[in-house]
Amino acid sequence: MSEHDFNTAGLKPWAGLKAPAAGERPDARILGVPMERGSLYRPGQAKAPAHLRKVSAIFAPVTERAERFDSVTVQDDGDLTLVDGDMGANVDAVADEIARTPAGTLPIVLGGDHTTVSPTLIAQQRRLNGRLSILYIDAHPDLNDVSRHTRWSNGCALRRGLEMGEIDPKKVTLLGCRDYDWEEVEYIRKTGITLIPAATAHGWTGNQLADEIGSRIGSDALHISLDIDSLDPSYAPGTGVPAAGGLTSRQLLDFLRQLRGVRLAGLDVDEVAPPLDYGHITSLAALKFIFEFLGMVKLGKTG
Ligand SMILES: [Mn+2]
Repeated sequence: MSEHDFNTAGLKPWAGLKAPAAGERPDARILGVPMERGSLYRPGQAKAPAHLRKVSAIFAPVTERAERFDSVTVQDDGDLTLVDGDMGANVDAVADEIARTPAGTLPIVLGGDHTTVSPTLIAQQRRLNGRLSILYIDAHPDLNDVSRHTRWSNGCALRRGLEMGEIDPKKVTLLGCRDYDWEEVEYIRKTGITLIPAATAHGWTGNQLADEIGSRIGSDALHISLDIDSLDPSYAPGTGVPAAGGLTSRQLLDFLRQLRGVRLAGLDVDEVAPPLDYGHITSLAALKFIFEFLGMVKLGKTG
Protein backbone atom coordinates (compact mmCIF):
# COMPACT_ATOMS: atom_id res chain seq x y z
CA MET A 1 0.00 0.00 0.00
CA SER A 2 1.39 3.42 -0.91
CA GLU A 3 1.03 6.53 1.23
CA HIS A 4 -1.65 7.65 -1.20
CA ASP A 5 -3.95 4.73 -0.44
CA PHE A 6 -6.52 4.71 2.33
CA ASN A 7 -5.99 2.21 5.10
CA THR A 8 -9.45 0.69 5.36
CA ALA A 9 -8.41 -2.34 7.40
CA GLY A 10 -11.21 -3.36 9.75
CA LEU A 11 -13.73 -0.97 8.17
CA LYS A 12 -16.84 -2.03 6.30
CA PRO A 13 -17.86 -0.67 2.88
CA TRP A 14 -20.69 1.83 2.53
CA ALA A 15 -20.06 3.46 5.89
CA GLY A 16 -20.97 0.19 7.55
CA LEU A 17 -24.62 0.48 6.51
CA LYS A 18 -26.25 -2.86 7.15
CA ALA A 19 -28.00 -5.28 4.86
CA PRO A 20 -31.72 -5.72 5.59
CA ALA A 21 -33.01 -8.46 7.84
CA ALA A 22 -33.70 -11.76 6.11
CA GLY A 23 -36.81 -11.55 3.96
CA GLU A 24 -36.90 -7.75 3.93
CA ARG A 25 -36.05 -5.54 1.00
CA PRO A 26 -33.14 -3.09 1.25
CA ASP A 27 -33.59 0.67 0.93
CA ALA A 28 -30.85 0.67 -1.70
CA ARG A 29 -29.24 -1.96 -3.87
CA ILE A 30 -25.74 -1.35 -5.18
CA LEU A 31 -24.54 -2.89 -8.44
CA GLY A 32 -21.23 -2.32 -10.21
CA VAL A 33 -20.96 -2.31 -14.00
CA PRO A 34 -17.22 -2.41 -14.81
CA MET A 35 -17.54 -1.27 -18.44
CA GLU A 36 -15.09 1.07 -20.15
CA ARG A 37 -15.38 0.15 -23.83
CA GLY A 38 -17.69 3.13 -24.36
CA SER A 39 -14.96 5.57 -23.32
CA LEU A 40 -13.11 5.93 -26.58
CA TYR A 41 -10.89 8.81 -25.56
CA ARG A 42 -9.50 7.58 -22.22
CA PRO A 43 -10.60 4.39 -20.43
CA GLY A 44 -10.09 3.47 -16.77
CA GLN A 45 -13.75 3.54 -15.70
CA ALA A 46 -13.91 -0.25 -15.29
CA LYS A 47 -11.85 0.13 -12.12
CA ALA A 48 -14.35 2.53 -10.54
CA PRO A 49 -16.88 0.18 -8.89
CA ALA A 50 -14.28 -1.74 -6.88
CA HIS A 51 -12.42 1.44 -5.98
CA LEU A 52 -15.55 3.30 -4.88
CA ARG A 53 -16.60 0.30 -2.80
CA LYS A 54 -13.21 0.22 -1.05
CA VAL A 55 -13.04 3.96 -0.35
CA SER A 56 -16.69 3.99 0.79
CA ALA A 57 -15.46 2.42 4.02
CA ILE A 58 -13.92 5.69 5.25
CA PHE A 59 -17.32 7.44 5.36
CA ALA A 60 -19.78 7.56 8.26
CA PRO A 61 -23.58 7.40 7.91
CA VAL A 62 -24.06 11.09 8.69
CA THR A 63 -25.02 13.70 6.08
CA GLU A 64 -23.08 16.90 5.57
CA ARG A 65 -25.86 18.65 7.51
CA ALA A 66 -25.28 16.38 10.48
CA GLU A 67 -28.27 14.06 9.99
CA ARG A 68 -27.78 10.45 10.98
CA PHE A 69 -28.89 7.82 8.46
CA ASP A 70 -27.56 4.57 9.91
CA SER A 71 -31.06 3.06 9.66
CA VAL A 72 -30.78 3.03 5.85
CA THR A 73 -30.20 -0.54 4.63
CA VAL A 74 -27.94 -1.37 1.71
CA GLN A 75 -27.47 -4.55 -0.24
CA ASP A 76 -24.28 -4.57 -2.32
CA ASP A 77 -24.57 -7.24 -5.02
CA GLY A 78 -21.02 -6.63 -6.27
CA ASP A 79 -20.00 -6.17 -9.86
CA LEU A 80 -21.86 -7.71 -12.77
CA THR A 81 -19.94 -10.15 -14.96
CA LEU A 82 -19.85 -8.70 -18.44
CA VAL A 83 -19.22 -10.51 -21.70
CA ASP A 84 -16.38 -9.33 -23.87
CA GLY A 85 -17.42 -6.38 -25.99
CA ASP A 86 -19.12 -3.04 -25.56
CA MET A 87 -22.41 -2.23 -23.84
CA GLY A 88 -24.27 -3.31 -26.95
CA ALA A 89 -23.22 -6.88 -26.20
CA ASN A 90 -24.28 -6.52 -22.57
CA VAL A 91 -27.24 -4.19 -22.54
CA ASP A 92 -30.03 -6.76 -22.27
CA ALA A 93 -28.37 -8.76 -19.48
CA VAL A 94 -27.44 -5.65 -17.49
CA ALA A 95 -30.94 -4.20 -17.85
CA ASP A 96 -32.49 -7.49 -16.74
CA GLU A 97 -30.27 -7.61 -13.65
CA ILE A 98 -31.06 -4.01 -12.64
CA ALA A 99 -34.76 -4.67 -13.27
CA ARG A 100 -34.60 -7.45 -10.66
CA THR A 101 -34.27 -4.75 -7.97
CA PRO A 102 -37.34 -5.11 -5.73
CA ALA A 103 -40.09 -2.51 -6.00
CA GLY A 104 -39.47 0.32 -3.56
CA THR A 105 -35.72 -0.33 -3.40
CA LEU A 106 -33.48 2.29 -4.99
CA PRO A 107 -30.90 0.89 -7.40
CA ILE A 108 -27.53 2.63 -7.15
CA VAL A 109 -25.56 1.61 -10.23
CA LEU A 110 -21.82 2.23 -10.28
CA GLY A 111 -20.30 2.62 -13.73
CA GLY A 112 -18.31 2.14 -15.68
CA ASP A 113 -18.42 4.55 -18.53
CA HIS A 114 -21.69 6.38 -19.14
CA THR A 115 -23.06 3.65 -21.43
CA THR A 116 -23.99 2.16 -18.04
CA VAL A 117 -26.96 4.51 -18.10
CA SER A 118 -28.53 2.89 -21.17
CA PRO A 119 -29.49 -0.43 -19.49
CA THR A 120 -30.17 1.46 -16.26
CA LEU A 121 -32.84 3.61 -17.91
CA ILE A 122 -34.32 0.63 -19.76
CA ALA A 123 -34.64 -1.19 -16.41
CA GLN A 124 -36.04 1.81 -14.56
CA GLN A 125 -38.65 2.48 -17.22
CA ARG A 126 -39.71 -1.16 -16.87
CA ARG A 127 -39.69 -1.13 -13.05
CA LEU A 128 -41.77 2.03 -12.89
CA ASN A 129 -44.17 1.16 -15.71
CA GLY A 130 -43.20 4.30 -17.57
CA ARG A 131 -43.69 6.70 -14.66
CA LEU A 132 -40.06 7.76 -14.88
CA SER A 133 -38.46 11.19 -15.20
CA ILE A 134 -34.72 11.64 -15.58
CA LEU A 135 -32.21 14.19 -14.33
CA TYR A 136 -29.08 13.73 -16.43
CA ILE A 137 -26.15 15.62 -14.92
CA ASP A 138 -23.31 15.73 -17.41
CA ALA A 139 -20.91 18.03 -19.26
CA HIS A 140 -22.09 16.31 -22.44
CA PRO A 141 -25.66 15.41 -23.51
CA ASP A 142 -24.65 11.94 -24.84
CA LEU A 143 -27.29 12.26 -27.57
CA ASN A 144 -25.34 11.33 -30.70
CA ASP A 145 -26.73 8.55 -32.84
CA VAL A 146 -23.16 7.45 -33.68
CA SER A 147 -19.95 8.71 -32.11
CA ARG A 148 -16.40 7.60 -32.89
CA HIS A 149 -17.90 5.14 -35.41
CA THR A 150 -19.98 3.26 -32.83
CA ARG A 151 -23.51 3.44 -31.47
CA TRP A 152 -22.17 2.31 -28.06
CA SER A 153 -19.85 5.18 -27.30
CA ASN A 154 -20.55 7.11 -24.11
CA GLY A 155 -21.42 9.99 -26.47
CA CYS A 156 -24.54 8.01 -27.48
CA ALA A 157 -25.50 6.73 -24.02
CA LEU A 158 -28.60 8.80 -23.29
CA ARG A 159 -29.85 8.49 -26.87
CA ARG A 160 -29.63 4.66 -26.70
CA GLY A 161 -31.33 4.56 -23.31
CA LEU A 162 -34.25 6.71 -24.50
CA GLU A 163 -34.68 4.76 -27.74
CA MET A 164 -34.40 1.26 -26.29
CA GLY A 165 -36.34 2.13 -23.14
CA GLU A 166 -39.05 3.88 -25.19
CA ILE A 167 -38.77 6.87 -22.90
CA ASP A 168 -40.32 10.23 -23.83
CA PRO A 169 -37.44 12.72 -24.23
CA LYS A 170 -39.69 15.42 -22.71
CA LYS A 171 -39.17 13.66 -19.38
CA VAL A 172 -35.43 14.38 -19.44
CA THR A 173 -33.69 17.35 -17.83
CA LEU A 174 -30.04 17.85 -18.76
CA LEU A 175 -28.03 19.71 -16.13
CA GLY A 176 -24.48 21.04 -16.31
CA CYS A 177 -23.89 20.67 -20.06
CA ARG A 178 -21.21 22.70 -21.81
CA ASP A 179 -19.77 20.54 -24.64
CA TYR A 180 -22.03 19.62 -27.54
CA ASP A 181 -21.97 18.17 -31.00
CA TRP A 182 -24.41 20.13 -33.15
CA GLU A 183 -26.40 16.94 -33.82
CA GLU A 184 -27.11 16.81 -30.09
CA VAL A 185 -28.37 20.39 -29.93
CA GLU A 186 -30.73 19.67 -32.82
CA TYR A 187 -31.98 16.52 -31.08
CA ILE A 188 -32.59 18.44 -27.83
CA ARG A 189 -34.60 21.12 -29.68
CA LYS A 190 -36.52 18.66 -31.81
CA THR A 191 -37.55 16.34 -28.98
CA GLY A 192 -38.23 18.87 -26.22
CA ILE A 193 -35.55 17.79 -23.75
CA THR A 194 -35.02 20.47 -21.10
CA LEU A 195 -31.45 21.81 -21.23
CA ILE A 196 -29.88 23.61 -18.28
CA PRO A 197 -26.31 24.43 -19.31
CA ALA A 198 -23.65 24.74 -16.62
CA ALA A 199 -23.50 28.46 -17.47
CA THR A 200 -27.19 28.82 -16.53
CA ALA A 201 -26.95 26.68 -13.41
CA HIS A 202 -24.05 28.79 -12.15
CA GLY A 203 -26.33 31.80 -11.95
CA TRP A 204 -29.13 30.07 -10.10
CA THR A 205 -30.03 30.80 -6.53
CA GLY A 206 -32.57 29.24 -4.18
CA ASN A 207 -34.61 26.28 -5.33
CA GLN A 208 -34.62 26.82 -9.07
CA LEU A 209 -33.75 23.23 -9.97
CA ALA A 210 -36.45 21.87 -7.69
CA ASP A 211 -38.93 24.34 -9.16
CA GLU A 212 -37.92 23.44 -12.71
CA ILE A 213 -38.23 19.68 -12.17
CA GLY A 214 -41.11 19.79 -9.72
CA SER A 215 -43.28 21.67 -12.20
CA ARG A 216 -42.98 18.89 -14.80
CA ILE A 217 -42.50 15.61 -12.95
CA GLY A 218 -46.14 14.99 -12.02
CA SER A 219 -46.55 11.55 -10.48
CA ASP A 220 -43.26 10.25 -11.90
CA ALA A 221 -40.29 9.14 -9.83
CA LEU A 222 -36.95 10.77 -10.63
CA HIS A 223 -33.89 8.81 -11.68
CA ILE A 224 -30.61 10.70 -11.38
CA SER A 225 -27.75 9.88 -13.74
CA LEU A 226 -24.55 11.55 -12.58
CA ASP A 227 -21.62 11.76 -14.97
CA ILE A 228 -18.82 12.94 -12.72
CA ASP A 229 -17.52 15.13 -15.57
CA SER A 230 -20.46 17.44 -14.85
CA LEU A 231 -18.19 18.77 -12.13
CA ASP A 232 -15.49 21.19 -13.13
CA PRO A 233 -12.15 19.42 -13.78
CA SER A 234 -10.78 21.16 -10.69
CA TYR A 235 -13.27 19.11 -8.63
CA ALA A 236 -13.14 15.92 -10.71
CA PRO A 237 -9.97 15.52 -12.77
CA GLY A 238 -10.12 11.72 -12.87
CA THR A 239 -12.45 11.25 -15.80
CA GLY A 240 -12.13 10.52 -19.51
CA VAL A 241 -13.25 13.80 -21.04
CA PRO A 242 -13.00 16.71 -18.59
CA ALA A 243 -14.59 19.97 -19.71
CA ALA A 244 -13.77 23.41 -18.30
CA GLY A 245 -16.51 25.58 -16.82
CA GLY A 246 -18.33 22.92 -14.83
CA LEU A 247 -20.35 22.75 -11.64
CA THR A 248 -18.70 23.01 -8.25
CA SER A 249 -19.06 20.20 -5.72
CA ARG A 250 -21.00 22.64 -3.55
CA GLN A 251 -23.50 23.38 -6.31
CA LEU A 252 -23.96 19.71 -7.09
CA LEU A 253 -24.70 18.79 -3.48
CA ASP A 254 -27.04 21.75 -3.10
CA PHE A 255 -28.94 20.72 -6.24
CA LEU A 256 -29.34 17.20 -4.86
CA ARG A 257 -30.61 18.53 -1.55
CA GLN A 258 -33.21 20.63 -3.35
CA LEU A 259 -34.78 17.41 -4.63
CA ARG A 260 -35.69 16.02 -1.22
CA GLY A 261 -39.39 16.66 -1.88
CA VAL A 262 -39.25 14.63 -5.11
CA ARG A 263 -39.96 10.90 -5.26
CA LEU A 264 -36.61 9.29 -6.09
CA ALA A 265 -36.25 6.26 -8.36
CA GLY A 266 -32.53 5.55 -8.23
CA LEU A 267 -29.08 6.72 -9.18
CA ASP A 268 -26.22 5.83 -11.45
CA VAL A 269 -22.76 7.36 -11.08
CA ASP A 270 -20.44 7.04 -14.03
CA GLU A 271 -17.17 8.04 -15.67
CA VAL A 272 -15.01 8.00 -12.55
CA ALA A 273 -11.62 6.79 -13.83
CA PRO A 274 -9.33 5.97 -10.90
CA PRO A 275 -6.19 5.62 -13.07
CA LEU A 276 -6.65 9.23 -14.23
CA ASP A 277 -7.38 10.61 -10.76
CA TYR A 278 -5.24 12.59 -8.34
CA GLY A 279 -5.41 11.92 -4.64
CA HIS A 280 -8.80 10.16 -5.05
CA ILE A 281 -10.46 13.60 -5.53
CA THR A 282 -12.88 12.34 -8.15
CA SER A 283 -13.81 9.13 -6.32
CA LEU A 284 -14.40 11.10 -3.13
CA ALA A 285 -16.64 13.57 -4.98
CA ALA A 286 -18.68 10.67 -6.38
CA LEU A 287 -18.93 9.01 -2.98
CA LYS A 288 -19.97 12.24 -1.27
CA PHE A 289 -22.86 12.49 -3.72
CA ILE A 290 -23.81 8.83 -3.21
CA PHE A 291 -23.82 9.19 0.57
CA GLU A 292 -25.87 12.38 0.50
CA PHE A 293 -28.29 10.51 -1.79
CA LEU A 294 -28.46 7.66 0.74
CA GLY A 295 -29.05 10.23 3.47
CA MET A 296 -32.05 11.51 1.55
CA VAL A 297 -33.71 8.10 1.61
CA LYS A 298 -35.09 8.92 5.04
CA LEU A 299 -35.64 12.60 4.28
CA GLY A 300 -37.48 12.46 0.99
CA LYS A 301 -40.01 10.32 -0.75
CA THR A 302 -38.69 7.18 -2.41
CA GLY A 303 -40.13 4.45 -4.54
MN1 LIG B 1 -21.94 11.27 -20.01
